[in-house]
Amino acid sequence: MKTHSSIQPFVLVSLLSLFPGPLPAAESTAPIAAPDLVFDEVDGIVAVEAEHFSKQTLADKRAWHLTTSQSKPDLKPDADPAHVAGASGGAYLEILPDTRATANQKLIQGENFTDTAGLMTILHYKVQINTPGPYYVWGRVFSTGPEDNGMHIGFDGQWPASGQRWQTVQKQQWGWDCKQRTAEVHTGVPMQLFLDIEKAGEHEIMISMREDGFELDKFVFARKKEFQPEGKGPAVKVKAGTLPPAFPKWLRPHRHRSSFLRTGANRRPSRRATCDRCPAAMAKAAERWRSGFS
Ligand SMILES: [Ca+2]
Ligand SMILES: [Ca+2]
Ligand SMILES: [Ca+2]
Repeated sequence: MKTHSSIQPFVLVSLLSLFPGPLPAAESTAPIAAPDLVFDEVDGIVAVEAEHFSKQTLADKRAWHLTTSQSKPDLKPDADPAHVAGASGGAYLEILPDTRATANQKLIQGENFTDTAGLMTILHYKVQINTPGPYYVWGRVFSTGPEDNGMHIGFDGQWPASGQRWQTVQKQQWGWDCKQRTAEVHTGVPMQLFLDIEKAGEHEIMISMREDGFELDKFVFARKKEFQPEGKGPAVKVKAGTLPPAFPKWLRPHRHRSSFLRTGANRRPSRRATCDRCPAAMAKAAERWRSGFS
């Protein structure tokens, strides 16, 4: 006897709402890393999540605010939405408020812009350097316009010329760069942004504001000029203290669809389309199949 497969697709559609919720400004500027956290240089590489700063100073007019898969700063103006999708460690920092998102908005020195390194909102990190010498500074940033794409980098209370005006011209995505903006080259000179750390031992890395609205996910110090980070960059290495746990991966709100087919006389289901993002919804779909079709 010829058996005929009857197909009755069972479709579950659920919308997952995981937009980050608002976080008061006082909480979004506080460090999540303990003061004793020291990052380690291994094989000429130091990798640090921006959100793992141990303290923040000169943050009265502008401050670095934390956005995570679970929360975002409750601060305006901020012209663009959160960009936590794709951020390393499920979190990044942004300098807010952003009163100059486009060139049409007024540039106010010492408020929404400063060309002076170390003048406004500074992040501090401790790092152990084992291999002294020049370190190229790579930043993983998300820029949406020409007024949110620069920062300054220094160490041990110094802001050397080679660490000023870090700049990227990549737009609308998380990306790595190591460029210095100069009077001649506004788009930035590749591999001209470095810090010369002459002594081994513990040092303090500092990152200060150049433009508000700047978004920093992670940074890497690389001893070799040939090194180029890819994806979310090299793994973070810790010399002392405890690394805060990563935030849960942000799941883009999506339509979740699973199809169950009943095939043959025994009507056993087979799962044809699944969503690997949402095991809870899959379990619910299976439960509904059992109660409704078995
Ligand atoms: Ca923004
Ligand atoms: Ca800006
Ligand atoms: Ca990060």
